[in-house]
Amino acid sequence: MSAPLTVHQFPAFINMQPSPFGLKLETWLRMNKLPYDVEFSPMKMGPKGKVPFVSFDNQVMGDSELIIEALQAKHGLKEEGLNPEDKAKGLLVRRMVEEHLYFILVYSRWADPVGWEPFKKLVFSGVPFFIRGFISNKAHKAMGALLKSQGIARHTRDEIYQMAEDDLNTLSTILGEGTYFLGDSPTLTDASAYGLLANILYDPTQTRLLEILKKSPNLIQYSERMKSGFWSDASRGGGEKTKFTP
Ligand SMILES: N[C@@H](CCC(=O)N[C@@H](CS)C(=O)NCC(=O)O)C(=O)O
Repeated sequence: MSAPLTVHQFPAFINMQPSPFGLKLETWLRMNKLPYDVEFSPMKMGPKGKVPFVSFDNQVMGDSELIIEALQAKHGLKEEGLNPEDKAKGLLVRRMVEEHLYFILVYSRWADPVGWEPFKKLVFSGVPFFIRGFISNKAHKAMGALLKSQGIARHTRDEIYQMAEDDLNTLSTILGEGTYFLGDSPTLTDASAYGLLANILYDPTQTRLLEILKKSPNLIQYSERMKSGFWSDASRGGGEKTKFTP
């Protein structure tokens, strides 16, 4: 029987969900024991032209944060225990991870020549050989243009990875000795942080960002804790399965 919620995702071509937003959403669903099916939809982009998107209750909805808000309302799962400072801290962490560090991850895969070579081999391995070069060059150019217009690719490689180091140091300081970002229980903010950190730690093509992440042992331990809590069935960071039943 299919679950009442279908999550549309990029295929797990790095043996895990390569979209931090997609992994965030699935991690949050597992955290809240909500069953779901996954459809890998590389071409079928959702109502916002992005993945992940979901279908449930005869509606199709995009954006991980808005989807989670809708599901929280539907299932009465609001994170009530958090005080206003916790909520503010959580939002700041999510915004930094999703609106800044995320673009450095994209840069590391699609624009940094060191990351692009191994990444393209995995991403385009399923494309027929005779058009593989054409398709991968086209995607490479489009992602380069996106990163230029977003702004991150206007900096030098060293500047970009220094920014990543600053972001990861900030996350490490905020987490400190804590079990989760906002205390003893996992929250939406942890789903967001894990979505990104796991895509550095468990992506087999990562090099420079991984070296930087390893300078923060508490973030590594935290990622491993999140993985064993919510993704003990995963070969890497999670998201290669098409069904979750709590
Ligand atoms: N704010 C959105 C961001 C989603 C997003 O940027 N997804 C990327 C994949 S990681 C995407 O679909 N990119 C394709 C594109 O921009 O054309 C969310 O939280 O879901």
